[in-house]
Amino acid sequence: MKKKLSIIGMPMDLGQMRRGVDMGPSAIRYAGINERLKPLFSEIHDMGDIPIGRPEVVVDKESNLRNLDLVAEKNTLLSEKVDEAVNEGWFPLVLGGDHSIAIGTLAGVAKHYQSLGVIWYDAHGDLNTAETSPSGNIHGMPLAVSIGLGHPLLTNIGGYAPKVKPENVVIIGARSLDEGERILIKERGIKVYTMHEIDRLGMAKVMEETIAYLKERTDGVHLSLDLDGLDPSECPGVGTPVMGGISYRESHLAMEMLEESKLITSAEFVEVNPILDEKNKTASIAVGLMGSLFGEKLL
Ligand code: HAR
Ligand code: MN
Ligand code: MN
Ligand code: MN
Repeated sequence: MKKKLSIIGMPMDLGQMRRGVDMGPSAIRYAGINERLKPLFSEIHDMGDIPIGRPEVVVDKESNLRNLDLVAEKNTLLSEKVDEAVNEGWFPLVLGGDHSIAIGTLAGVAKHYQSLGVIWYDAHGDLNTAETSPSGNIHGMPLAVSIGLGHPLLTNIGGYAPKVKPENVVIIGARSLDEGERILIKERGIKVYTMHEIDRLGMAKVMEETIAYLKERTDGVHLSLDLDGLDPSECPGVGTPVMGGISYRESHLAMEMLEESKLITSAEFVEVNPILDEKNKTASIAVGLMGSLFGEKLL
């Protein structure tokens, strides 16, 4: 039986300083998401975008977090939409927006599972808190927030915390980690495949291990895919590019293996910034990866 897909746009750029990532959902829709995914689902419902508006940027004086109240408020709206979609039997696919939107997606999804797993496909760890963040940008914090660390306005969205156990998280593609993030990874036992392991083992092995690891301990897995996990030569349309990333081919393989595993129960594609892109290349790659993730076959 084919699944029903709910597409939710989250055009939010408040988790960082570069404007343009708010146009991510439009760029991904323009790249043909509907046509591409149509044959793969029994029904697709594009819910449109969560209303963000053009709020003014404010740095919270006490915590030094940029747009704290707004990020919390908008993510609450997103979490409600995602929750509703899951309740009604839809597979939720969220289009970002900067990575701070994962706070809302996970708040909406995690309550539906006993032991949710998360694959964090990213150049970054996104494990900062106000204390360790070099920037005050909340898009560098959503994974920490989701394991229950950070400002209570963020960790308590949906009325419960944490959303995920640290040992249920697998980070893939890391190559830029801050000191506080390294400490947290070791302390909390978060599984990480850095670029070193991807080079050394190959993507097939990395995904085999990831799938086996999560299969054993989770009853659902959320894929949080930051396009900056891929190499900026192939995905230039991102706000914080880091050289030496995962290739387009490796990423396709990763998505195909996830589809074969039938593990993934929700997903989001984030950090697409069409202003920094070349001819909507990054958004097109995002749509191509979705095709593989949801079972597109050549033959
Ligand atoms: N680690 C840095 C910070 O916290 C940079 C984070 C960049 N973030 C993203 N998310 N694009 O992956 O500011
Ligand atoms: Mn409808
Ligand atoms: Mn990220
Ligand atoms: Mn990133």
